[in-house]
Amino acid sequence: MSRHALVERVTQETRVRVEVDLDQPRAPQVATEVPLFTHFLQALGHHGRFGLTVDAAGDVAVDPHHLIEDVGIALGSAVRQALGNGAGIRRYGQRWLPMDEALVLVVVDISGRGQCYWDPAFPNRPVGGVAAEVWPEFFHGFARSGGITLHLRLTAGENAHHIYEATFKGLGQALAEAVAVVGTAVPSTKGVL
Ligand SMILES: [Mn+2]
Repeated sequence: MSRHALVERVTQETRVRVEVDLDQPRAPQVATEVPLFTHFLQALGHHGRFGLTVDAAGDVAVDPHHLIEDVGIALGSAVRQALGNGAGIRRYGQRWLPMDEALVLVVVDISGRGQCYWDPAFPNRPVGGVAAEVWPEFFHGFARSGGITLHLRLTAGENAHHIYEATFKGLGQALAEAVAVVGTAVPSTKGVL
């Protein structure tokens, strides 16, 4: 069994290539032109324990916003394609993820109805020169294109780097739990996700 997908998304703003292999853990290979985002995606892939390759370039000199949102969209699409009809998956995943003083709750439902419920408590301070307002765009894009219900809650934290890195790691871990194969049936009383 190989749940693999390759998504390429090219616009006039960005060129994004995302490859996921849900059944082949390996070291993430990430290049995005935004070092902090590369760092966060590596954390997501590493702690999600799935194969992740991201190659993304674009108009980051204008604003990293386009690139970060477009990678979120492509990653969600890749996960959705790799899952196919979702037969046998656990469907739900959740992780409390601490990083020193920061504590984030990430809850995933591979529902087919993609929406991110963002907690306004997340800090609106730039990290590494990147405006905080790009992070909800990443998670909204991922949830929408992935058909994933995603709840993010900030429970504690002072350092914005810790808080956002914990959120990426938590998404990796919650996703790993949700995509795990635990049976054979499509996990819905409707018979379809
Ligand atoms: Mn870090």
